[in-house]
Amino acid sequence: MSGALKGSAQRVQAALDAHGLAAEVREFPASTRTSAEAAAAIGCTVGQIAKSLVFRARESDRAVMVIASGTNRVDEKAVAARLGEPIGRADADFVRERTGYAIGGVPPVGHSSPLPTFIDHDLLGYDEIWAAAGTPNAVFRLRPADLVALTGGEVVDIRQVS
Ligand code: 5CA
Repeated sequence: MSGALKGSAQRVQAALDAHGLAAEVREFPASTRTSAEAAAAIGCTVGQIAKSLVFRARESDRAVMVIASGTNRVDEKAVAARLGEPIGRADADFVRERTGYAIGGVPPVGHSSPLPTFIDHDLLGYDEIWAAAGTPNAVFRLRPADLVALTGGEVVDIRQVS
């Protein structure tokens, strides 16, 4: 058994439990702050990392969650089209204020208030994926279908083709 989770990681575990998902938040001694670091610590591919990116809707000022495969760049125009208004990148303060977590540990669930969520279609191609769990050392494993159920997110093709 691992020791007690840090506060932010505990909140994520509580959110998973509340959703009835049998997922366990795991803390690693090494950093999981970036997708590449998380993949290295876990021993999975970068594509299996579900990165939780926060955008800011330019008209409504809503926070928008985009959960993307670690290897993909997000096509902001595709997300904006689905949302119905333009979006821009959020800064660190906005991310913390709207999600309750600092960049590097922002989870896909357990936010201060529910966020409109879009899920990268490419994540559905994996058996198992890993997402951040509140801190730059904490992650949890889940199946893509569970990510969809957990977040109520809309699955979209959001990979930017460059
Ligand atoms: N724990 C890892 C793996 S799950 C993680 O959270 N990765 S992440 O990719 O979802 O989160 C880092 C993301 O935060 C980066 O991809 C980037 O989009 C965003 N980010 C990093 N620094 C900043 C910054 N200064 N301002 C706004 N966004 C940032």
